[in-house]
Amino acid sequence: MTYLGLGSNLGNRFEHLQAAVQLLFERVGSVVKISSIYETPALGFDGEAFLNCVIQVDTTQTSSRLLSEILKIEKWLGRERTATEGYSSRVIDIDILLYNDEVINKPNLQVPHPEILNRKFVLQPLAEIDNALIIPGKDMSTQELLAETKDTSEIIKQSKWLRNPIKDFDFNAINYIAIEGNIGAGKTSLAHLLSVDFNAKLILERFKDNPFLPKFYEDQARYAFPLEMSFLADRYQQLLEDIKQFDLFKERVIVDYDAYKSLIFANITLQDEEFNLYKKLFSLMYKELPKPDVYVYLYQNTDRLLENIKKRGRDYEKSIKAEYLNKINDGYLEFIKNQHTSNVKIIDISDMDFVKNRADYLSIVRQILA
Ligand code: PH2
Ligand code: MG
Ligand code: MG
Repeated sequence: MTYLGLGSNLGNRFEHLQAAVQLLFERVGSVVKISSIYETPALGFDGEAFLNCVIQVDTTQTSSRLLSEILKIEKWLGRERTATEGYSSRVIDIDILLYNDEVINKPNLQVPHPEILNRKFVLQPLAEIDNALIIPGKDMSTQELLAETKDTSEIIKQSKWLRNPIKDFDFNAINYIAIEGNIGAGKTSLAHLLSVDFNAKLILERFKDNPFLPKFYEDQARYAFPLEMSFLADRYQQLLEDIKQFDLFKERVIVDYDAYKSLIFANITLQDEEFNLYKKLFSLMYKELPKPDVYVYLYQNTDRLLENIKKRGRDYEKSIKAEYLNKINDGYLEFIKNQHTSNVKIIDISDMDFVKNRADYLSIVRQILA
């Protein structure tokens, strides 16, 4: 997890903090926690009092990408950096306090922030979010550091709170989301990201344990039937056991597959007689399973699928051909054609990178909720 310190001592300080939280949400990642705001005297220079707070964010960005996004956000909000030595008043300041457990020592970025121990306006809100949090390299918790800091300045907790931008999204009507897509489309990555924002339980397919999968890619005709059967059995068991233990009216689940996937793949990989037998069993089992409120199909073009498959480097997937992926895509589209359009969202991600670009990710969230 990443912790950022925010401060403003010029103009409408509260609005600047709120605008910074909004832009960090849009550009950097989910805002997991927001501390109270504190009014604090300018430390280390003569200036108006600050409003300070700390936020915890969940981001997939590297620390250097994060820093460059922060510098852009500060600039958009009117921060001017002068060449003069020392501190000066500013509309907004965003500091990386902690980046996971990392210790970073680069000329333009030191993490943990070197001044954390000397600043009550950082330690107090940080301890408020997590008083047991250990500062890497110091091996003391925020609470212990707060008790020991030499900073004696008086900081005053404000009654007004910042708003978490996620509140603009209404997740209430959706309790069960299935993320679908071709092999290598990014189902699992998206499901991971969504589970944070939707505050949902994540259920992932257990394909790694399937002993038939590597064999299948070597000899399709021989291993297709046992492969499809074992996938069917596994998915059925998982969806039945894992989802039924939730109260779907109260709790949210995100799954990185949908049960119907079994039939789509079997239709491609099995011979006619095998498929007919398979279909009978499938229909019996499918009836019993809860159906998702929203079925998301991530459409990715075949070239990028092959690229992604190559990148993740699973040995047994190396033999996958464009032709096979095209058949799978056709199978999905055929299934989708026969569904109620209201709960199916086909999302074209061929021009997106939702892991790297937060804006792409948020556009997917908005399409799911639309
Ligand atoms: N930031 C500084 C220097 N001094 N004092 C307060 N109270 N709050 C700040 O955020 C602050 C400061 C350098 O960034
Ligand atoms: Mg600072
Ligand atoms: Mg700074």
